[in-house]
Amino acid sequence: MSEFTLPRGIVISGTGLWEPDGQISNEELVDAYNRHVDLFNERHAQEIEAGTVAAKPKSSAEFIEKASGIKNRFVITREGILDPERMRPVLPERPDDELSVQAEMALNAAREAMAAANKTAADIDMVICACSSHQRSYPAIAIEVQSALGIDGFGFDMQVACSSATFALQRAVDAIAGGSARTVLLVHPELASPQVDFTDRDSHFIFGDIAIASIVERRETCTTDTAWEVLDARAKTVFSNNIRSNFGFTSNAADVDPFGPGKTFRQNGRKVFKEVCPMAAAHLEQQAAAVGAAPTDIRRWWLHQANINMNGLIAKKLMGNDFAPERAPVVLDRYANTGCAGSVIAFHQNNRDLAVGDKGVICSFGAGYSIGSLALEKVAI
Ligand code: CO8
Repeated sequence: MSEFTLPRGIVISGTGLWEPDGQISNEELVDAYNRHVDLFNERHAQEIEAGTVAAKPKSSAEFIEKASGIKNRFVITREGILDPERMRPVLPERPDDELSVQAEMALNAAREAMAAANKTAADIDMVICACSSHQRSYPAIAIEVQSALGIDGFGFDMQVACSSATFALQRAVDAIAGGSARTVLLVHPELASPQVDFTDRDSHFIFGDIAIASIVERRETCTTDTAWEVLDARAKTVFSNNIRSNFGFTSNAADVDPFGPGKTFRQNGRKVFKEVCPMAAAHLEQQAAAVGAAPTDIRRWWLHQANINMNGLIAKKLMGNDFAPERAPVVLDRYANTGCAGSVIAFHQNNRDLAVGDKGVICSFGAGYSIGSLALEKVAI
């Protein structure tokens, strides 16, 4: 566990969320998947009969909601995803002199976060673009965002799957504490749909596209009425193959289809559930203790949004069986799993009602395995 004593006075002063226009309900997704299955089974009827090909099983909206809590997801485009002959989005390549898709998503959220924090480009000197996957290696998406906003300073991309945002928030705090940045813009354009295998029953329902952003700065430069001071930050990684993707540029030299069977997202969801829940609960208990609080004193747990049953289990461990649902808000019913954005969306949509002096924790857990968390306190400026 990485623990460090934080200098006080560094705050999250604004956040912004951007939702794509397209949405897909479980029912629509399952209907398209099941039509795809009918086509597949029809086309492979002879092999299925001969036992050389397995018939594809159908999906169900009831299963998805019960097993995950997901009811809906936002997507960058609906086109193609629901076509049983295609089963992937249609996202045409853009010319180099046009804004890239992820930079555009990031900018939409960034502008809202900057407005919420009363910041202009002149106030910001560092941009981090942290998400599960970036659409290219270089130039960094963060530098494209920096340029589009007219920020003088520096930017970089980073990835730690679902913990990209919490780990990036910690890097922002480090940079401000260490003096290498004054005010940091963090953007998390999670573009999952192009890498989801919509023909895979086990995972076709899991992810959604979204962008969230935040501003981190010193309390002295903050001009909002209230902000969230970072009290404690911790990160933990433990290697696991239970959530994995294998697509990447080396496929070109390995003569394999980078997006062929098994190359995109895959997981052993049951194992992840069993192994990550106790790790996350223990991590959060330690964090509460580090800020001198019992877990029940933490007013809000903005948990990673992968599975509602997982969050229920962790919340019960922290607050007891009869915890009030608003203490650990759920956003995955509307957004599905949005990678690293989920816990920050939960924070963005569920912090305004809290009072000065209240404490809350943003926490991510996922591939890696990785767990990242920040304990916050609402402060008057
Ligand atoms: N419809 C109907 N039935 C289904 C379906 C379906 N769609 N899928 C599975 N079933 C069936 C199974 O075949 C199984 O049947 P049987 O009992 O006959 O074998 C039965 O339902 C139960 O299946 P599971 O055991 O798989 O079901 P679970 O109850 O475990 O639920 C979940 C599956 C929802 C996946 C659950 O295990 C889960 O959510 N686990 C947590 C996983 C998690 O948190 N993962 C984090 C992943 S995200 C992450 O780390 C970031 C990665 C980076 C993002 C990149 C973007 C792409």
